[in-house]
Amino acid sequence: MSRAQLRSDPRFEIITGACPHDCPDTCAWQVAVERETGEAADIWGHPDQPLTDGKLCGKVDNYLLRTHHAQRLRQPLRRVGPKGPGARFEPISWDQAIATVAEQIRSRVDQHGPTTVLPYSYSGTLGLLQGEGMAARFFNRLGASRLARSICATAGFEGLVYTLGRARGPDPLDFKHSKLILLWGSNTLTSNMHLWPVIQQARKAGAKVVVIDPVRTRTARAADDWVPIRPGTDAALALALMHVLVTEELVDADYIARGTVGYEALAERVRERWTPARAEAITGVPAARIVELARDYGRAKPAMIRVNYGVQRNRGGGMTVRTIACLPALVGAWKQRGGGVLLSTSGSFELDLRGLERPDLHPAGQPTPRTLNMNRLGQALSGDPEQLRQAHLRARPIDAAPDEPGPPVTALVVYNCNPAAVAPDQQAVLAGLARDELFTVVLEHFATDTVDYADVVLPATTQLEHWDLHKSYGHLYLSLNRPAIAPVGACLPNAEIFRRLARALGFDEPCFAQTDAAILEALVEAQSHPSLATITWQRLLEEGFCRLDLPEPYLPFADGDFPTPSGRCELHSETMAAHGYDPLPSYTAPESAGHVAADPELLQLISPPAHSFLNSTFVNIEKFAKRERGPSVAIHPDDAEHRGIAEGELVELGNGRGSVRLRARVSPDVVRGTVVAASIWWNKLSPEGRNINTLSPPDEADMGAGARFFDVAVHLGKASTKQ
Ligand SMILES: Nc1nc2c(c(=O)[nH]1)N[C@H]1C(S)=C(S)[C@@H](COP(=O)(O)OP(=O)(O)OC[C@H]3O[C@@H](n4cnc5c(=O)[nH]c(N)nc54)[C@H](O)[C@@H]3O)O[C@H]1N2
Ligand SMILES: Nc1nc2c(c(=O)[nH]1)N[C@H]1C(S)=C(S)[C@@H](COP(=O)(O)OP(=O)(O)OC[C@H]3O[C@@H](n4cnc5c(=O)[nH]c(N)nc54)[C@H](O)[C@@H]3O)O[C@H]1N2
Ligand code: SF4
Ligand SMILES: [Mo]
Repeated sequence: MSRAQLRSDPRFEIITGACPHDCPDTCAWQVAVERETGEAADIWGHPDQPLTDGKLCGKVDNYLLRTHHAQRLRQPLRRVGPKGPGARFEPISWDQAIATVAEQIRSRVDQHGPTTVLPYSYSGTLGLLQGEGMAARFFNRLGASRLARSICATAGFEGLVYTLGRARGPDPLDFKHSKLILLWGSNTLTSNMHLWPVIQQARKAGAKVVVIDPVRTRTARAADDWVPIRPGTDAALALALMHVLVTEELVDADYIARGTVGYEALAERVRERWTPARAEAITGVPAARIVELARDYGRAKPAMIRVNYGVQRNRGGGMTVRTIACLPALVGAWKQRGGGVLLSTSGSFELDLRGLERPDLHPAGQPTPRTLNMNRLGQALSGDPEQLRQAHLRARPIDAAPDEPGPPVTALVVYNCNPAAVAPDQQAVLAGLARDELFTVVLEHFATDTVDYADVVLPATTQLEHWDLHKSYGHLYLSLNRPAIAPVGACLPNAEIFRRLARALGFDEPCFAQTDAAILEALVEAQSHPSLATITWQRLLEEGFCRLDLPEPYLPFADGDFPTPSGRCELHSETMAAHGYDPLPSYTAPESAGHVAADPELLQLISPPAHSFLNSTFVNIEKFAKRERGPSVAIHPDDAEHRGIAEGELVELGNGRGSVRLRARVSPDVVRGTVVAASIWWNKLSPEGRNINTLSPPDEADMGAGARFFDVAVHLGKASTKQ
């Protein structure tokens, strides 16, 4: 049946929900469910959500395929035989599974204390309830180790917050009013596709779109201009743009006086130190091009920057975002509808989550648990106290590793995450997961690489089968997800799994008995911030999604009213100085650039999202894997020729952490000296069972202990000629 027919056929009920994935678009969707059978017939984008505009991306438009996939986990499992690839499992009942996990957790806590338990989760779902909601209650009550969720965005997020005060930005729907749009480290058509039609509206009205990226992505091809840049050098470009803006007096003196602090110091620095010629040597962008870009940026009114997380997965990533985020204040772009810089809108959601996550449940009298950096999972699980000490969160230069590592991690609870494939320093992670003393439980939809190391596997429901509530980091709507179908097989929502574990461990607080819908209703009704004033549970049930109570148009910093300590955009930041940073925008070369300078045979490796995957989700669905044509690495023809490599050939990439094999895709669409491996393939679907994260370092970026996935130097050669 066509979607139009389903919509009007009374035999079908239309249920509104929201996409749970880690994607700025947070689409609202509708599911047509046959009343008689309770089965879902189709799913599509909600026509009334202005950004979704009736369309889902190619991945989620096929969500029923994933939900009902033959390989979906449908019952609890216990491992029989050794951990690791090819692990075998046998079915057990939910009661057995919960009892086993509770017993293992209890005995390990009795021996080592509660921080021996480490939760490990990230962004399988961004739902407030099935994400950290009930899990947080459980781990707070237990007093488990805490996890620094630093794998994606913390460096850039911190850099933005130092500068603007919060992760706020313009309404993405206002991009249609822009005259110049810089897509800076953003493959919009792949990872933020619903912004593209808004950008197209701006273009129809005469706007120019420029993509700054080491790769001529599908977005760069569709834009007006591509500025190829060496990875990790964006701050140098931004500083040279400032040089031109300052020296050619393209700045907005009025806005600078009203809305910023530190302009004189910044102007002095960029005037003296950041000539376009210097930036050319670092970035590879010709000086004349930098001057032209700066003039365009200074003159276009309004000018918008969509900066994305691609620029901050390197050693200087936090400072990079901080530096770029200073640009709109210099030209006064915040004053106009369609001007500013957008990294994330998440800071516009002023939700108080304490009632949901219950930090107050932490056992009285116990010290605050340690926080371990998720990017150092391999070290946390190594069994070596010194490595464990190094795995503690160190988010800023002034933070040192503690003297004592604390107890070993002997119980790992993984949910909404696939660390065996997505975490850096993969061989260390796999070695840690393989240790016999470690008890691992994994809540999952599919038998991922991580599931291969589980002692107990708990089958979880998908978004079609459970309740949730969603903020967004790419628009201003709060979205409710209603379950459309009954759970597949014996699957349970994460919240229910943690509820049962809580009961088995004797946690008798009433919050562990609340139903999912009741938790969400209480969460919504407890909010007191004015930006949520008219959003009620009843409205969410009726409408599905509600725009925050923010002015329309929303110009958060038009009057320079920034939520920073000074109340202004901090071009100079005292807080940064106190935290051990340069208080002014600056440039830190990526570590990989240093390696390449020392050995020109090395290449810089980046591994941004594949179009048909969502991180490591969808990789096992044949339709999508086929579209991506297998694990591959794109290399410039000159770099390929130099190494005697032909299109389609199997090549080996290696560094001090190990090696991987990939198919070469020879293409002029990547800058010389850089290679690109679209990610994140499962290990078990990769040659020799290792994916690109074998090569990724666990080291911290400059801010928020962020990951450095795109700051990797590698050797590359024919696979056949190397061992
Ligand atoms: N289809 C799809 N969509 C996704 C995801 C996915 O896996 N697939 N992942 C989701 C998640 S978790 C996230 S965090 C976002 C990520 O999406 P983005 O925030 O957009 O970040 P990345 O995709 O990491 O990188 C975006 C672009 O930056 C480029 N880039 C890499 N390094 C640099 C650099 O140093 N400078 C510049 N200027 N550009 C650079 C890459 O080539 C890429 O084209 O997307 C989300 N959306
Ligand atoms: N090389 C390289 N590595 C990267 C990146 C990169 O660009 N390059 N990107 C990094 C980034 S930005 C991110 S955000 C991380 C993402 O890494 P992850 O957070 O691990 O995200 P996914 O790979 O999508 O895996 C999420 C898993 O959660 C499961 N899941 C989804 N919903 C639910 C649920 O409701 N319940 C349960 N129990 N499970 C669920 C899915 O089946 C899936 O296996 O990867 C990082 N790793
Ligand atoms: S993954 Fe992103 S674009 Fe696709 S449906 Fe979900 S929110 Fe929308
Ligand atoms: Mo991410």
